Amino acid sequence: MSASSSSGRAVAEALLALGGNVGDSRVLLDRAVAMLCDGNDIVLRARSSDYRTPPWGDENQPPFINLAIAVETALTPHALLERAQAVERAFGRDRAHERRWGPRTVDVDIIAYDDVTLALPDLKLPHPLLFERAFVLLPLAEIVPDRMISGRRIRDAVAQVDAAGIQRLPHRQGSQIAS
Ligand code: A4P
Ligand code: MG
Repeated sequence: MSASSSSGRAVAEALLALGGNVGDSRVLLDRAVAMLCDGNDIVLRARSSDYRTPPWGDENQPPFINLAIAVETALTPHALLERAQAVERAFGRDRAHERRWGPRTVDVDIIAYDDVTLALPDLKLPHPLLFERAFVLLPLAEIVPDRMISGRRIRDAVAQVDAAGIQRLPHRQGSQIAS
């Protein structure tokens, strides 16, 4: 069941994973978090460190910077996805000229939205590749180690994934940290 915000609106907890490997990714991702978490419809509750991660899926590209955030939101899952995609567009993502799993400025995936399950073409929840991706699990384990998703605890899932080559980066001066 959803909790209520101080204004009385029902709020959900959502977990989001962000990544990018084009441009100054740490700066761009910081700005993307700030744009996404407007403090009104989407409130930032926790933000992981940045991680430098080897490219997954399509290995012929530069390393990524990845991070995870936990937010509270009064938006529906689809409204949250629209907001995430608006942020991707604002940072210059052009889906028409990208290859699957290829380089991108800012990618925002919704990993979980409360315990909602959806299997629609445009929105699958929880994210179906979550447990295969160390670049998602390591940042998540930093902020919500005890969160259960699909019956698995994040801290247990992270212990079972290959995290070779992933590097947790020290905080940058001036970056936005909520955790
Ligand atoms: N979509 C469905 N469910 C969701 C969800 N839960 N959250 C749909 C977000 N989007 C969801 O996404 C394709 C479509 O998925 C969207 O239109 C949305 O409606 P996309 O971002 O264009 O990604 P894609 O490249 O077509 O495929 P995919 O599988 O979504 O790629 P990802 O997950 O974006 O992966 N390696 C490292 N180390 N770090 C990375 O961050 N990222 C990718 C891209 C590849 N390798 C990486 C990383
Ligand atoms: Mg994506």
